[in-house]
Amino acid sequence: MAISSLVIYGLAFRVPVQKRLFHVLTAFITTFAFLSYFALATGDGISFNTYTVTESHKRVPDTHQTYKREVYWARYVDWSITTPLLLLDLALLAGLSGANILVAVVADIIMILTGLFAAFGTKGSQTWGWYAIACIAYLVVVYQLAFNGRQAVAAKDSKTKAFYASIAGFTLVVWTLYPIIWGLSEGGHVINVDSEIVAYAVLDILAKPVFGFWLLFTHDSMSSTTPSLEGFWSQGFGSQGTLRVGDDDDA
Ligand code: RET
Repeated sequence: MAISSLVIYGLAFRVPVQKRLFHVLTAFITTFAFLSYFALATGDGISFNTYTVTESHKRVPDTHQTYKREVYWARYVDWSITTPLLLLDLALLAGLSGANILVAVVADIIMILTGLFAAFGTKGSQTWGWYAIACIAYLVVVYQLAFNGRQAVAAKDSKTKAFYASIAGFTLVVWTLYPIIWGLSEGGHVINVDSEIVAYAVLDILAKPVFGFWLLFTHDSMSSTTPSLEGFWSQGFGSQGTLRVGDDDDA
């Protein structure tokens, strides 16, 4: 994650300012992931969830066993910042409206925060109640990308349309694996913490550096007619209509 960040910050210098926002967003994503992994690798950002399993027996009273399972909560801090940034990358590529971007980002933040509450749930109704709420929020995100995103990108050139279909499709497949892993690990306790760490590490590499380099290399290689961000995102406030000296070579 650290190496990806450095490479992407380096690439950001080499592209025209109208394309730079994608590099900046993507470098932020891998930077936050680096911070979160550094925390987890050094023992920060980890707590315990204590839960009790009750077993019923035929002739003796119920027995209760209390377990403590590690919750890597730094992940949720990472995800609450990086998943909205990933959505912004896709939304800006598609040309999604501001209102729809806001809905996607807010739903996404609700999804991660309720996922965090689920991870600390102490009884089934609480854990799976929060999980169900998180899944509803996730469906809102899917709707924004799959329906509104597709509608928005329909107004763009064919290269962008095809690219959005591929990268948004890839994103939806990878993202959908997160709640499945969660259900098997933190939720259902079917796989142990070590397997959970490996599974999330693979998904994180796909969702961040692989996604990021794919997005940036494809976007950079597209002709100058494909999406770039004018206005505030490349010029700042109050510069409309003014001539910027060195605009041609400053890029
Ligand atoms: C949780 C559990 C609750 C239900 C749902 C979840 C979805 C998580 C997602 C995470 C995506 C993370 C990414 C990280 C990038 O590195 C919180 C696991 C729906 C979709 C893309």
